[in-house]
Amino acid sequence: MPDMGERSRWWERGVIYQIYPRSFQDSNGDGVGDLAGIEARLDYVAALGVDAIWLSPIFPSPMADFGYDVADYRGIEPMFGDLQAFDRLLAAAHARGLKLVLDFVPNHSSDRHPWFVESRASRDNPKRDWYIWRDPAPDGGPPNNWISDFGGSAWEWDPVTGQYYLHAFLASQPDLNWRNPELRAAMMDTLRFWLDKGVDGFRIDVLWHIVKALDFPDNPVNPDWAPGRNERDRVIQTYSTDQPEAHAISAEFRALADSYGDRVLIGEIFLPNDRHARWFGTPERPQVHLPINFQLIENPWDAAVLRRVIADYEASLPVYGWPNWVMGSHDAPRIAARIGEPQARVAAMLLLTLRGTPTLYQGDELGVGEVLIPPDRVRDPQEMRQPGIGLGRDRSRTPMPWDDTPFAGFSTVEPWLPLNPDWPVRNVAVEAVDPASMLALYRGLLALRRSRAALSSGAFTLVEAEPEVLAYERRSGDDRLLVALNLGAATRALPLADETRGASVLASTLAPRPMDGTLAPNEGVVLRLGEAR
Ligand code: ISL
Repeated sequence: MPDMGERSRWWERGVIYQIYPRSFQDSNGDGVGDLAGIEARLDYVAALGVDAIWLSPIFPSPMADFGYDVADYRGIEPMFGDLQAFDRLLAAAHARGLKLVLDFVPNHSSDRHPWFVESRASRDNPKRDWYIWRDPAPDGGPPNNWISDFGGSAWEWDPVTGQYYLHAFLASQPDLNWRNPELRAAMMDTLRFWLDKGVDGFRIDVLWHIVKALDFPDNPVNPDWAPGRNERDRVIQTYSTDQPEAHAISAEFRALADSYGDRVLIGEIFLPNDRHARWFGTPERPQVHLPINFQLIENPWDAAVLRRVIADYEASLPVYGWPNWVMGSHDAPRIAARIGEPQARVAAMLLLTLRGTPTLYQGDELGVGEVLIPPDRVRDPQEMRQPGIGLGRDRSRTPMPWDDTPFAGFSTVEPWLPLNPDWPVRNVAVEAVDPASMLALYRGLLALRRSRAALSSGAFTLVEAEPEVLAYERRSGDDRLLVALNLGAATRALPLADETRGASVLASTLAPRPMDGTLAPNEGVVLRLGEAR
C-alpha cells in the first residue's frame, strides 16, 4: 500500500463528481435537466471542492434507458442542448479547473441508431455484422439461454430477416459486434471526436460485456437462483461477459487515450477481485486507469465486513494499479436511504479518506435519502420489467434540490421525477449556511483531502479496533492521520489510546470535541497523530 507522494496525477489525487444530466438543473423549463443548467451550476460544483465531473450520457437518445441507448455517438441530445452548448460547458468547466469525463456506451446502441436501422434492413446489408445476429435454435427458439440484465431472453426475433439479435439490456439496446473491424474503427473514431474536443476521459459503460464467447455457448444455470430474485441471475454470465478479446479492446482504448496525454478511462466492471484487477492490464499494455470498485455499494454496512473488503481489495491490486471507491450512483440505492443519515455521515468520511480516487454521486453530498416513487411516476425500464422486487433506479435519479422556491429551483415546471419529499429543508441553499449539514461535512472533508497528501496519495494501513469500529492510518512523510469510524450505536474505545489522547481533530461527523479516548455512537474522526504529550 505504497505512498504515491508527488507522483500522483489528477485522476489519482482528485475526486470525481457524477452528474446525472436529466436531474441536475433544468434551464429551459421542460422539467428535464440540460447542459446549460449544468453550466449555470458549475460554481457550486467547483466550490464543493471536487476535481472532475463525469456526465452520464448526453448523446441523442430515444431515452428508453435514459441515455444509455445512444442513437448518435457524436451528437448531443436536443433535450440537453447542442454541440455549441457542450463546447461552452467544457470551456466553463476547464476555466474553473474542473476536468470533464463523458460516458461512453460501447456495448450497445439504440435500435434507432442508423447503424442498426441498416443492420436490420437485410441479411446482406454492409452493416449486418456490426450487430450480433444468429439463427434460431433447431426448435425455432432463441440461439441460447442468455438472459438480459433487465430480465427475459437476451435475444429478440426479427421477423423481417428471420434471425435473432442479441441485447444484454433492453431489446431497444442491440449489442454491437466488437469482433467486426469496421465497427471497431468507427467506435474508435467517436472517441477521437470527443478527445479532439478536449474531454478529459471516459467512463466506459459495462466494459466487461463488450465481447461474447465465439460459439455462443449456453451460460451455466445458477443453482442459487430462486423465483422473486433478479431474473438476470438465473444464469451465470460466463460466456456473455469478461472475454479475453474485451481486454485487448480495453488496451486499445487506453493506447488511444494515452496518445492524447493525461486523460482517464474509468471502466464499469462488476467482477470478483481477481478478475476485476485484470482490467488494469499490465505496465507494458495498460487497460483502464480506474476499473470501478463497487464494493462499498455491494456489501453490508458492517465494520468487520468492510475491513475485510478493504484489505482484500488492496491486496488484489497490482503494484501499478490505483484504487478507487464509490458509494452511490444513478443505478444504486441512495446511501442515506440504505444506512440512515447519521451513518451516511460516517460513510462520507470513509469514502473521502480511503486510499484511492473517490466518486461522489450528485445529491449524496446533501444526504438525499429514501424517495418513494408512486406507481404512476415510475420511469425506470428495469423497474417496469420486473416490478416490486426492489430493482427500481428512479429513487436515485430524482432532481437536485437547490433551494425552497417552487420545484426546488431545479425547474419552473413539475420535474420528470418527483423531488425528495424533504426538499424544502434538504436543499443546497439551506445546507450551505448550516455548519452541521451534510453539505458542510462534505465540503470540509473535501478541503481536508485536498490539503493533505496523506489523504489524497498517502500510504494506508488498517489499525486494530474494537467491534463496530473501522480504523486506519494514512501517512505521507511525517504527516500521520488516524481515521476512526464508529459504525455502531455504542460508545467504543478509540484505537491507539496513547497517541490519540489530546490529538487534534481535523474532521468529525459530529460536533468536534476534545478526544477523551472514546468514540461516540455514529462518530467518525480524522485525527492528527504524533502530537501526544
Ligand atoms: O449486472 C449488473 C451488476 O452485476 C448490473 O448492475 C449492470 O451491470 C448495470 O446495470 C450496468 O449499468 C450500466 O449499463 C446499463 C444502464 O442501464 C445503467 O444505467 C448503466 O450504469 C445499460 O447501459
